[in-house]
Amino acid sequence: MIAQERDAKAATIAADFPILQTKTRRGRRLVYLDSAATSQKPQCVIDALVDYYSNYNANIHRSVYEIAERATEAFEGARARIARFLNAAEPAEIVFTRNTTESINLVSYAWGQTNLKAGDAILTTQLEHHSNLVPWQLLAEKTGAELRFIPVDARGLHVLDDLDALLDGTKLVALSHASNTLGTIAPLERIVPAAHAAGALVLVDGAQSAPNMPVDVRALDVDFFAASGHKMCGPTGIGILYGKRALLEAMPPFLFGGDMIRTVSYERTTFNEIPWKFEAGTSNVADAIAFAAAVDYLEGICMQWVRDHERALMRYAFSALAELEPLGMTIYGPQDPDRVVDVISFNLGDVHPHDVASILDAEGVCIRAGHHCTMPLMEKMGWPATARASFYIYNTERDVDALMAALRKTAAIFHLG
Ligand code: 7TS
Repeated sequence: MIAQERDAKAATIAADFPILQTKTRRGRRLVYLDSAATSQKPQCVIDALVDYYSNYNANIHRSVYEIAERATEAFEGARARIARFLNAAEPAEIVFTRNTTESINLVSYAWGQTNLKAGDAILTTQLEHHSNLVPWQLLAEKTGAELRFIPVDARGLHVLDDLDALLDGTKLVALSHASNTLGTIAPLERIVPAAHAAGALVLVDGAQSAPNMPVDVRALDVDFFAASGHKMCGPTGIGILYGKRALLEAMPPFLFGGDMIRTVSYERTTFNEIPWKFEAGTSNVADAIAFAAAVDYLEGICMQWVRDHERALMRYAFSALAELEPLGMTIYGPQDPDRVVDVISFNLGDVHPHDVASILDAEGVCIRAGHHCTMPLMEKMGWPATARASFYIYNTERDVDALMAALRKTAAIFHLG
């Protein structure tokens, strides 16, 4: 697809998102460049929520009346659609959680506390989001296991020279598929086979990959995969954990109570099958159904198109931002559209990124500034904070141009260059 056609398609996609038709309080067009934090929601996802609450709201897995059966069917149907989206072998391998963070914690408690002991190692990387670091730190403390790190170089690329040594004694490799700070895509094709050969399982934090590229959990051969609905056009409060059947079956439950049981007497309880064993209490029915609507919407667009569009937009943005180098623009990360997802971290001269973000906000341009929940990475790199723009299916070259104009204004205000 030629660049103009692709950009025109993104503009058509933007028309599906009500919020992108709104104006800021200052009357500016909303230029939303913070989709790595959370994506916007298309009308069909909002409609799925309203339809559920308006027409068939009922608790699931328990009642025979019509709307309860409809709700149960829609909820389990949502699971099946998300399983297909990730190419899981079966819907039972998809556990609904609140978000990526909860999915990782589930594995850390249910798998980690039963399978790890002193002398074992957990291997992660230096560019993880806190959600894929803190649970492993605590697990290591509790079990006596050692926490190791795959290093990243100054550009934020994984350094695999010592991979074999790092994998020696490792029982679990937990890493992000794509970094939320630098966009770096992990070389899973090298890491996963090496981990398996060393007898380790692999958990992939897919918070930034599932929204932005085709993901096939079976082709990747990962053991666990975590993602959040809200970053991929779905609602907040719903996420998934994919796990291979045998692993999920062998894991004890994480939370206990209703729905996750098979039989309960005063003395003892037997647990339900997967995936319900891990879904204690009333599920987030509405958001699961709307998450599936989001997945249908993305499939309608085609995930390869999403990846191609973002790659092209990143190429455009990298070269546009490079024009600001005389004004003190520093871009962090690999700066290679083939090796990153939709995220660009940068700083403009010595202007604090929060000031950059505030001036951009006045222009209607939404970006994030700060440490992006990757404090150890920022400290290692020696960056106190960065500004971060992230792109999605509804962003166009016009949005990059708006970012550029707002950055030039910022540079003028601070007399840069
Ligand atoms: N892992 C990665 C790689 C992430 O980018 C995020 C959220 C999470 C885990 C946690 O996801 P949650 O849905 O459980 O909160 N990242 C960001 C971000 O970059 N800005 O805001 C949230």
